[in-house]
Amino acid sequence: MKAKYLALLAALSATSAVQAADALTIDVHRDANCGCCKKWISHLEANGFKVVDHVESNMTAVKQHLGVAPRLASCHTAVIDGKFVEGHVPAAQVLELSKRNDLVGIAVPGMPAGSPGMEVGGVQHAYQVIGLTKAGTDQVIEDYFPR
Ligand SMILES: [Cu+2]
Repeated sequence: MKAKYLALLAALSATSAVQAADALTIDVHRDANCGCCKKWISHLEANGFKVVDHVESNMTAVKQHLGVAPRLASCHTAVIDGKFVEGHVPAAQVLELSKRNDLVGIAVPGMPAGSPGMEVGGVQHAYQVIGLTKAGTDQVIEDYFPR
């Protein structure tokens, strides 16, 4: 009886491991000359994501196509599970996004120093991770280094 229960547990955890691996694949769209974009990709890879890198000639068009509101814009734009990830979003919030069905995407607007991929000699500016809801409103997902 106990052995059967353990076998069932093993089968269940094998299934969820496969699903987790699927969810961790992320498409990143970036300009060829963007150095901080490559650093952000390294941050994702270090946190277990499988990154598919796309070099684009027109990032503005990519952002428009994916529904990134201009107020949320940064450098690179990624896509996971059909939702956008704009700018230097930490891996923890990218993971959270993959579980949220009320959001169409998340963003770290601009390029704040101290965000992943924007390490500039230890400088850390306060920044927020903003979620864009299906209703089109902004929602603060996380506050980094608040004053
Ligand atoms: Cu950047």
